[in-house]
Amino acid sequence: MSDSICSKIRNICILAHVDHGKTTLADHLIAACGGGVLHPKLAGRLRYMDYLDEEQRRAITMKSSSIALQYKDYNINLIDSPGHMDFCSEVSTAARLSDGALVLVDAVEGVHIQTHAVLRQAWVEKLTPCLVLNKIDRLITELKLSPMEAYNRLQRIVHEVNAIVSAYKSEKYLSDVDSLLAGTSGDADQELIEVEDDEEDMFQPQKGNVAFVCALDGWGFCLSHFAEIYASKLGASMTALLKGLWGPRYYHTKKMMIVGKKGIEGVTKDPQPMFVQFVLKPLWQVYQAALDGDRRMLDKVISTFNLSVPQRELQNKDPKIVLQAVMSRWLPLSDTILSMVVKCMPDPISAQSARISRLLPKRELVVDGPSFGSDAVAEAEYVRKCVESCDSSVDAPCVAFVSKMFAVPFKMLPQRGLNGETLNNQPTGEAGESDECFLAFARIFSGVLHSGQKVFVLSAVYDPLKGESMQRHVQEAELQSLYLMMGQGLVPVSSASAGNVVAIQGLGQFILKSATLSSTRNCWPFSSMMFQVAPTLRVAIEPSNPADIGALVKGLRLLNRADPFVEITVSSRGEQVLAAAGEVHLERCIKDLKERFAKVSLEVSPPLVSFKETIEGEGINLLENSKAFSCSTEYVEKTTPNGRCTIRVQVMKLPCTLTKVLEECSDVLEDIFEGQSRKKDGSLGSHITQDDCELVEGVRKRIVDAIESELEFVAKKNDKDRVERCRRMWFEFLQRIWSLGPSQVGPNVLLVLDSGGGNVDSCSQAQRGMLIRGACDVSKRLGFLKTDIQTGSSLASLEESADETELLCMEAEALKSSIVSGFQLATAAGPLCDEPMWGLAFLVEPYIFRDNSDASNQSDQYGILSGQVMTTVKEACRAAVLQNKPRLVEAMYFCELNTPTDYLGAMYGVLGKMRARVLKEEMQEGSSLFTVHAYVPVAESFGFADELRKRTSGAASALLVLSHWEELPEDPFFVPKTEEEIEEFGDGSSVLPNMARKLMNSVRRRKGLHVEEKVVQHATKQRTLARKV
Ligand SMILES: Nc1nc2c(ncn2[C@@H]2O[C@H](COP(=O)(O)OP(=O)(O)OP(=O)(O)O)[C@@H](O)[C@H]2O)c(=O)[nH]1
Ligand SMILES: [Mg+2]
Repeated sequence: MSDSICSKIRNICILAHVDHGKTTLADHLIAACGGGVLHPKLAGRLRYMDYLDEEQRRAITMKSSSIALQYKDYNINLIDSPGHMDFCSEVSTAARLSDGALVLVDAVEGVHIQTHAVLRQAWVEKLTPCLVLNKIDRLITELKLSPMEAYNRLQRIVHEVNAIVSAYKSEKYLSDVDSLLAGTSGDADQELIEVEDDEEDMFQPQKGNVAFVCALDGWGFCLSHFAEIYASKLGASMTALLKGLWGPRYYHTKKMMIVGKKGIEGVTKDPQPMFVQFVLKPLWQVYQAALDGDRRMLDKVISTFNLSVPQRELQNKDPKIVLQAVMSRWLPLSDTILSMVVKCMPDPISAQSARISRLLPKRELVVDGPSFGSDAVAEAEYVRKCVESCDSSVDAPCVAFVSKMFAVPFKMLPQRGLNGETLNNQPTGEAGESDECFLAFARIFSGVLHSGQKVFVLSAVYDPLKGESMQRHVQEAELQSLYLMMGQGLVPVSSASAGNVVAIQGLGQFILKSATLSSTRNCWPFSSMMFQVAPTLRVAIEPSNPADIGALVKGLRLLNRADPFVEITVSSRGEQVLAAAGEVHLERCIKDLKERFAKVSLEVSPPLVSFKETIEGEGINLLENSKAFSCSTEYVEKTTPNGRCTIRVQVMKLPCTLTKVLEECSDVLEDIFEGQSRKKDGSLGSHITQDDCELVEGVRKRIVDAIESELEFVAKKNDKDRVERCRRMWFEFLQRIWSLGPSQVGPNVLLVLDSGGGNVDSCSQAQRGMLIRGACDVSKRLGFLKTDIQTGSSLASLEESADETELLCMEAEALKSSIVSGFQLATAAGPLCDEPMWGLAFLVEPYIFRDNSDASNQSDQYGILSGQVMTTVKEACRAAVLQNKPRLVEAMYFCELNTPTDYLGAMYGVLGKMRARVLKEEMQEGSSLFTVHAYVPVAESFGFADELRKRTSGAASALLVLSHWEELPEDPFFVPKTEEEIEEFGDGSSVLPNMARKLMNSVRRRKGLHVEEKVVQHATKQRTLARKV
């Protein structure tokens, strides 16, 4: 295919907050340009792209799907995406395959959380956005705004959306400046200039990238429509009118001129901007007259614009239908939107050259030696160039990106091929695994793909320069068939070229979620997609009939492949755990499992809510903390059963900011630690080392910043000397990090004793033992520790003979890993309810004593000892937490609620029950809607949406996003002790368990741990009841 054909392609997606009208809009575009798959009469009501039963039933879109449209001589691939937070991963998959995005905003509801999210997604993927202000009709019919009020509202929305995008721009600008100052690549240089130049707003109606529409009735316009109408009427130029129709511009009737605010002052009493006077007012008149049953305005429109509206429709008794018939012919929605798409959005050639830095970032290669993989590098560079220029010639390398896999029942696949031949679309290859066929949702970025072609499937971590070690990440696959997607329908094609979006059959066994396809091994994989939330709602699933477990496991495997966003894991107790993004998503997954993938009846556990465990303390007052740590009396001491090791543990709470940083950096830390361990094998090229350095530097900076910000807080209350002392202490602490936990990268720290020897002197027992001193591994890796401080084991007493000392040293050395493992185990399962610990620093002092028994079998003894040390460290850490006022930490959702004023009371009722903390409540200007922001504990949130819907008769809606972890202030073991407490809560026999205890017990019960509770409550009452019977 030549460039001229490629320039006639547009790949676009529709993005918006839930219910803002994406699918309704898509309906009209399909009715007009979808080759007759949808009758115009049904447009807006059928919701063609919501073809799943569940989508129709709930009236929300749950997956992104594509349809090929033909507008004039343009091929437009339109992807409709879901707006519900639970399915936001589908937005990522849609955005990756598109070059442009129609961002819809409901004119009544305005900008919402998901609007922010989709704008960010479009920005990250470097899509060209256009703004569509939908549901203009509601401003007239529901809110009954005057044209001037409506204008103010629309202007505010445009302004708000622009502000969001400009925040992203300045973010980028700042990071560019950073990288420039740091002296990195020249690329940034160019882009910096671009950003500086581009100071104007992203969305400007006069530029033609903002449309005002009513998707339900199928009409819409851009400013150019009205500019054209008035150009001839007023004898003004189109350009002048376009400029005048938005913003504070007024029409001076006498002078026949467009003037600013000053120019109109005194001329008319109540001057109205041109947009109000020339656009909104006439619209309002048509609408109001038509709905009042007055046909004259409509007739005027029909005659002025020479519209042909069938009499049948005009004679309809319902004024709404008549109005719709006229409006959709006067300002046809599909024309407005698609001409905007064609004009403002780039074709694949220019889009790919702009998006290349996001799709295939340039690799900085520091190649070892002159000939290291130079052919491979050259070819990979060539492939990148072809992607950049969207080379659609037959001999260009083929590159495609699969953004998700989706399942289609085999019977839905086309039964006839291109030439009418019957296809044998029966379950193959996958050995009759199910009736589902997996198709890849893909975009071709370079070359031409044919059915039957062999390609390499590259995973995201593939590196063409690493040869053999990368075998696992590349597979060879044959493309069985290619299809053009028409919503649910699939049209087989024999080949498809760069710039097109297609479905590919035959990759089901090779790709789990996403992958890069390439005709050569020498190709870098595309960068990973950005997902905005993680699947957090976990449930355990088991078959009702235990014999069906095989079918369930197979079904889960299929579901995992079909849905880009579920996670299937097996818990430590052997349960099959399914993680979904939210309740709606979970419900759909369970339905899919029951009806399509597993086809067995299932039992679903109540949601498994995660908690964390920590100890009380602000964590911010570093000074106090460090004091507490250096005083040696508050430790827990435990000895191994064979008496050879004594472990002392102290615990301290880390400052919150540091905990957060450690948590957020866990992925990076994992990369760093893994990278370093790989490097030890010598299997890594030096270009990774450079990456590693940057990563390490980044993490180190964040940790230092966290501590500095805490110090600033301390500085407010303390004098300089103390702050300085505190700083020294903390930086010394940073040099003593032995390990992080759980699983090596968590937010808990294992510290080694400082080189002074800690509490050795004060310990009578320890005087006979040897202190096992850990290595400050993490400090070293993160570059806090430049030179090795002494890490060997120090002997407290020198009475032993040299031989024995050496033996003891060896044993001590070997036990280090057991100590770290003990710490890992403890931090993975705290003492309250076996949930991971959070934000704690442990100072472990292990002592080893000489073996006085004459053990016959040394190696056996060692095995026993290492196990015992591990358990003892674990027990000591857990005991230390229990002794230091343990607290439960719970996950919190950020929740945005919208409700009409009438239901405010009912909504607060629901919020109150959910232990919610309201942050902000705001009346939306010009409407009777209230927006409330609140934090809701995850543990309480299940059934929240349902309850809200029931209590408010469906008028209130809520969206939840995972926000942060929060400590419950209550002591789960609280028993009234002081006189005052006993007075307030009773003597303990009748005290109600507090919230922390309730939650803790529910987790313990779920995990089968011991729960201390009375089996018989209110025994007397029960007895009386029994007597009555
Ligand atoms: N009054 C009015 N209602 C509209 C308009 N456009 C859409 N709606 C209604 O808004 C509701 C949601 O429409 P959808 O098209 O399903 O919204 P969506 O953005 O696709 O929703 P999700 O895909 O679930 O995020 C439906 O009841 C539509 O009838 C409009 O222009 N005016
Ligand atoms: Mg939809």
